Amino acid sequence: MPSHLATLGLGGNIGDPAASMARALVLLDTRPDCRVTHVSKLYRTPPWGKTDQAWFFNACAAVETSLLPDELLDACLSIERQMKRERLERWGPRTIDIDVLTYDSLSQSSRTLEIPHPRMMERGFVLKPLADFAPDLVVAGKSVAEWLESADVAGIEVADPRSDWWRQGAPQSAV
Ligand code: PH2
Ligand code: MG
Ligand code: MG
Repeated sequence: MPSHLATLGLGGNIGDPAASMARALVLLDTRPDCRVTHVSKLYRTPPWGKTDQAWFFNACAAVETSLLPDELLDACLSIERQMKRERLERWGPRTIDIDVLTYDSLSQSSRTLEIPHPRMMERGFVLKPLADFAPDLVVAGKSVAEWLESADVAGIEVADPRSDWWRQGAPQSAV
């Protein structure tokens, strides 16, 4: 089975986002065609873009997968649907958001999926968690650690320092 390495960004700020993100990672890892190989610490982050909304929980994960980029996106969207994602507006409050950030060293810009994620290089809430396990990953010509140096990380806090916070049985993943 051809294997690819993708990274994902997860976030949410409605309901119990940490539990939703944990469940999303378990659902992904349970699929025969996806294996979650790394998960960042869990972070609490000030809202970016649209600032008059609740703080988010954010995390990133690495996934080893036989799925093609669009199939991986579909898997993420189907988990969002399965978890009855609610989103009120663009960049606004949502229960769960799963974004494909990178896929191998692929650079593509199709109508349905842009890789790398076009705004990941300027978002502290993506770069900080991603740097937990992939500081040397090169995105658009620079490493994640280098992008992180120039990103705004003001206010970002560690909510759970364990990399297995999402596993069933861990307190945060109680659903
Ligand atoms: N997601 C957004 C818009 N703003 N801010 C934070 N802190 N975390 C997010 O995940 C986030 C955001 C749209 O996807
Ligand atoms: Mg997003
Ligand atoms: Mg999204």
